[in-house]
Amino acid sequence: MNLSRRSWLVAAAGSLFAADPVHRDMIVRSKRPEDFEMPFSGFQHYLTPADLLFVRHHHYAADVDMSTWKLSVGGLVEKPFTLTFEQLRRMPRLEHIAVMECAGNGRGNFEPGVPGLQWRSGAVGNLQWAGVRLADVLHMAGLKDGSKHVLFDGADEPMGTMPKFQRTLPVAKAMHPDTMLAYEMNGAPLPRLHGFPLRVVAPGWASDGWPKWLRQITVLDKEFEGFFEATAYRHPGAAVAPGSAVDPKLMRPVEKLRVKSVIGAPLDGATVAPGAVTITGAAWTGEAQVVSVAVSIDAGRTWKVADLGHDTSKYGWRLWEYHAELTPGYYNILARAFDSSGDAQPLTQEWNPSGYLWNVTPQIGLRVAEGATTAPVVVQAEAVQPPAPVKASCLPCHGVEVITQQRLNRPQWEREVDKMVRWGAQVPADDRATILEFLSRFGPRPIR
Ligand SMILES: Nc1nc2c(c(=O)[nH]1)N[C@H]1C(S)=C(S)[C@@H](COP(=O)(O)O)O[C@H]1N2
Ligand SMILES: [Mo]
Repeated sequence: MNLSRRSWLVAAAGSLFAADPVHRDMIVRSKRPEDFEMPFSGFQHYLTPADLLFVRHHHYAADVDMSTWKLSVGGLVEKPFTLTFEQLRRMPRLEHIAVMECAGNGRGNFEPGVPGLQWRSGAVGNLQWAGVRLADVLHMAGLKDGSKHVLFDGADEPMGTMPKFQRTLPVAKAMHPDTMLAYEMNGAPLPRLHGFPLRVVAPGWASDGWPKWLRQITVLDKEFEGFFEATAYRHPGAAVAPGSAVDPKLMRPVEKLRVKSVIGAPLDGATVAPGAVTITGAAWTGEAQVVSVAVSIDAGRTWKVADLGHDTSKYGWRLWEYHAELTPGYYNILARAFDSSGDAQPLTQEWNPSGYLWNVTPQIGLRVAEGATTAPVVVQAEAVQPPAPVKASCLPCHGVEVITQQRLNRPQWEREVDKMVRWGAQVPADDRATILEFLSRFGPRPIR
């Protein structure tokens, strides 16, 4: 489907005046900046509706003015140039269904807790993307010998003295024929919260490498040294002892997604009536294909294969379902995905310092009893009244929920305060103790 020029202009104007629709069931991890998580009900949709798609940005969302927007391409290229939006739209069009998952999806489950947004399962979606092949744009510029990484800059401005969110892809992934610059999502212009007018889509890779509000591409002859590349989004790549400090030299960039299934329904802790019960979910992986999902209703003693939904896309997720006849009792239910590279979803989650790539086999507890079907109780976040120094030092940049969802011990909180000071927070020496006392209320505990 091709959108007319008129609908593009309407969308462009709309993005300046109206907020994107956000479903009322979205889990608000942070109001300011906006970080929203898809609820479990989102795993019922093959294509994730835009209003149920998770939102994650490090700074405030950018409002891009289309009257001046251009894409600049430069760095280690034969011929630097700029493209207008119309020129981009006249280039050959590429479409892909692809899963977009935040590297930190599932962070809230790690023990011990690690700093960052405490996502459970919903920092993921499956979308239909349309745009141009990134390789076509890079070919127009002509990569020079020695090109190694391709740097993407968006229009979002950092808060305080935070480093800018800038990310690269290695040349091989940037030149991969499936890597794209997308201007449409699910057949409509990219919503503002998801990067209007243009974002990177690197299918199979975690979405920290999918910059939004794109306006500049720079080809580099070496690794980029910015914070979000050289420090953040790194993983030990092997098992490490939970809670240990890992030598930064051993940390490698997060790239491919790992094979993973999520049980979307029933919810953990639900009660259902005896008889036919359908267990459903979604499964995906990085650059391979999901080949099967196995379900156990007896805590992993025996396994049966689930039905995988029909899907021909290379990078989309597979919806799956499993039908069981359940008599009254309590069931520990697991769902485990396998992919064509021979990778299996692990039964134990290996810990890492930033809480990336959570993909352990999911488990729910289900009660089967005569009578009414009940959903588990959803615990509301407690209302907190932060003391004045927290309001003055922390809340100018972000909302209080960024604090209250954390599960950090005192030394971890000390390090977070030091980081925030480096990023421009004004913390008077006299207030530090009061601030830390408040922060320490949000200590180690299981997430709800
Ligand atoms: N410009 C810009 N692009 C960005 C980010 C950002 O903060 N700024 N966040 C990244 C991260 S960490 C993720 S998980 C995805 C989230 O995309 P979404 O908000 O469309 O779900 O965008 C990526 N692209
Ligand atoms: Mo992310």
